[in-house]
Amino acid sequence: MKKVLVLVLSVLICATGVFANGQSEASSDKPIVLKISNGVNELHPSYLAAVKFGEILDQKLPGKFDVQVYANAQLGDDVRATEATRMGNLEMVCTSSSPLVGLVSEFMVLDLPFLFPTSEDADKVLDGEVGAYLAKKLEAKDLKLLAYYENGFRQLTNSKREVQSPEDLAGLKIRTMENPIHLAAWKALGANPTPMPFSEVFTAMQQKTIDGQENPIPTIYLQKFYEVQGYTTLTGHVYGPHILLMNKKLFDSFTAEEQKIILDAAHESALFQRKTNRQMDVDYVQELRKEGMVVTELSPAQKKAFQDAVQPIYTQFEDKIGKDVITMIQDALK
Ligand code: TK8
Repeated sequence: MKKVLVLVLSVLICATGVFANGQSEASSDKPIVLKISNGVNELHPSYLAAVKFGEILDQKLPGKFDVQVYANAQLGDDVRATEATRMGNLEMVCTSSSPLVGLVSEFMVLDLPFLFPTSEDADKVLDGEVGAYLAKKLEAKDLKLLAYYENGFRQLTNSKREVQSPEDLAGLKIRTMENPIHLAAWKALGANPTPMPFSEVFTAMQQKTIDGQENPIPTIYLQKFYEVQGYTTLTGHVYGPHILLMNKKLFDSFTAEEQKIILDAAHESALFQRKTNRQMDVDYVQELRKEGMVVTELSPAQKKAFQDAVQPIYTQFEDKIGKDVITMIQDALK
């Protein structure tokens, strides 16, 4: 009986640990620790922006928070770190939205191939009604979205051959994010897609259990994928955000004034993040070539072959995504 009681008590203490801690630390002068999980490495704009978020908070509320930014999925890959954030075992995560569609299916709208013509269009949508709608959906899952960072337009890399058409993809084993639309799109293109968490991708390419993957240029360069991949094709097939999330109960525990400061700091860090990411997206194409990669640009006609092949995805996933959010996004893009 006594043992059972001790067990129950310690489970209770663990379960409430983060917030009880936060509150008691707030009343004493100890800073509140905000750990932020990242899957990418310390050179990526999303990591740099998370650090900047901490610096801005420190200027506005000196000593209130201790922001600790982690890289390389040390605190777990996107799905696990997000789960930990929901549970309150971790304060914050910067994650792709694509692997979270099991949590909020409406986010799938962003996974539709060739949806955004430019990153400015993505800004318009994410900073507007659609972005707010998706953020609201996350709140029901105990997550507060603080900002939309940019992961960016995804490009294909592989170790086998130059890819200029969907036909060139035949038989290529391509890692995708854990997302049904990405899986369906690569199947429709004729590749052999394999979902896996980001942190396993480099080794899988090195060991040749996969032939390729797709990610934005900054990631391809900064994660040194060129060491194990000879070819990049600028497919730009889908645009993805990195979303900065905080446990909702933790966010709600702050005063209105503190919440505003947190949101402003996140916004400011997002402006820096997007700017840095866009610069790297341009600069690193050259750097990849310098590293010996063949970087292939597609003519409009070549690109159209990819677009045509994935067109059926739109109707195939319409019901799963929800017509409302699709209409909302199409209106925003008009
Ligand atoms: C990093 C991931 C990554 C994403 C992927 O945690 O998994 O390919 O592009 O940036 O979110």
